[in-house]
Amino acid sequence: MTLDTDHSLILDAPAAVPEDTALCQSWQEILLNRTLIIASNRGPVSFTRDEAGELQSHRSGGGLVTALSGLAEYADACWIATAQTEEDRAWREGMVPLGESGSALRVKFISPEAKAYEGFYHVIANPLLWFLQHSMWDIVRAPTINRKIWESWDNGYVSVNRLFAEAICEQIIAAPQPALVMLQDYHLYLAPGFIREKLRSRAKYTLMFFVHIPWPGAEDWGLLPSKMRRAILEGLCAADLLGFQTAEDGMNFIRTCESHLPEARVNFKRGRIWYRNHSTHVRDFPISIDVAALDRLAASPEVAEFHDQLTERYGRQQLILRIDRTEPSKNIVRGFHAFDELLELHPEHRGNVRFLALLVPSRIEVEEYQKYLDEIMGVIGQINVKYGSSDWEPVRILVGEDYPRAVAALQLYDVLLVNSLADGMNLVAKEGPIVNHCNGVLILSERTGARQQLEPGALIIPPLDIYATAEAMHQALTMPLAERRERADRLRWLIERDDIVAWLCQQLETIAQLNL
Ligand code: GDG
Repeated sequence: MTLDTDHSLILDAPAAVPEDTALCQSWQEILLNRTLIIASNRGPVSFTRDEAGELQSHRSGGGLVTALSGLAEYADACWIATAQTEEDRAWREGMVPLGESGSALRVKFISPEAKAYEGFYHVIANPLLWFLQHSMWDIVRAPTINRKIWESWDNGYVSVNRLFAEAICEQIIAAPQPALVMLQDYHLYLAPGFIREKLRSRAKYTLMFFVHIPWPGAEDWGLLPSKMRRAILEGLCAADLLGFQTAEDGMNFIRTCESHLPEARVNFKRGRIWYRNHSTHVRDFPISIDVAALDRLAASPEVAEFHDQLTERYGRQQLILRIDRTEPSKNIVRGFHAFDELLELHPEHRGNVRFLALLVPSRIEVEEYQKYLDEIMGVIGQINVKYGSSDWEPVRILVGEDYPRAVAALQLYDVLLVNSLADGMNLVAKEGPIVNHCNGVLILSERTGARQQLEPGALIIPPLDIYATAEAMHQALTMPLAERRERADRLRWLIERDDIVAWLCQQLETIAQLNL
């Protein structure tokens, strides 16, 4: 994907079908007798016009697109998403080649009215749900649920979810085989309920829903007006299989239903919820990266060129690196305060370590995000003035979107800092250890989904604690080589074992095992 102001994947990996697809034998068996329908806010392609005025498709990047479009080789597949541009709207629907094997996927864009999309995306999904699910509300001041929010709910979020549901139902009804519907993320919480309401038993289909962002506790959901909360829970309880990034997210979901959907019966042990004569299985499927595609990109001349430039600039000192969207949930400002604390507490690092931050601008049209970027700039300025000298700049920030440059920087870090306040998974934490050449140490927030798998190799920190973060930086910078190597090897092993292909296999195998 090009710069995605949505939360979703913004990785620009080369187009490829996952190489080890064949390893997951049941993929093909499951898909052989199914028509696959994928739905997400952003689609796997976007369109522009060439000089002759013809529409040209551009494949979006990211492991998610790679993995899901790889399925098109084995199934008749359709991907439904919202049109993002005039060109998308003009194109509307058709087959698009995706993947090196030449397989094609039907892509269908829905085109909500601009006002409905504004309410759906810019008022409800982001910021309301995003902030709620990342526990970022300062409830003394925000949010205030006013008439504008209710209008955006009724005429935006609800109506765009209905549009999705209608488009999905059309595909289910037209499908020559039972449909497997894979819905993605917090934009589409209501769609499963609308689909079931519309189709009842008119067609055979399985609804699978994957939530990419954290699912907080029942108390947090208690802050949302009950009408919205109930609609969301009812929508999700219409899915057959509901996937979360971590076991804790799944448990939180069941607890939320227990607290806020009194008619639901829940079973924590079996990961199951019964609501209105329907049962939903709740599981965790930690998302990962496309290791093969990342390895290919890391070995490309483009990355090598950036690698040389960055080595020349930063090679002489130890390097602390962070790579994020400019997003408050990534906790970037506290990361710099922790660096300040490190230089204060351990002055031996002054002049010997540099902090490089690659920041991808995100949602800059939102005032809160603009302010956050200003805050980031402010704290960096303070640190550079406080400690910098004519031959040492403690912090360097590069703002912009350049994935090959990000991969080159990941090859070079001594310490990778991921200190998110909350993060569904955090893919940078998984990419770093795969491409890094320096036995770099991963400092990882305990509130990332990645912690569930990467804890054995990382230094885990509480994200609000800048003292603990500074001490973890010190520990990482002074760690004996043997321990660094051992941790780096462990992380690589953990990530390679469960890559994006495993993520998809686990979901399809669960569908097969549960006979859904
Ligand atoms: C959401 C959830 C969950 C970095 N610089 C550039 C660039 N990147 C890549 C990174 C990484 C991706 O963007 C960011 O992924 P994250 O997982 O770190 O974060 P979110 O964007 O917040 O993703 C998250 C994820 O969904 C998947 O479920 O893990 O918790 O919040 O791959 O390397 N990509 C491009 N240019 C850059 O300059 N194109």
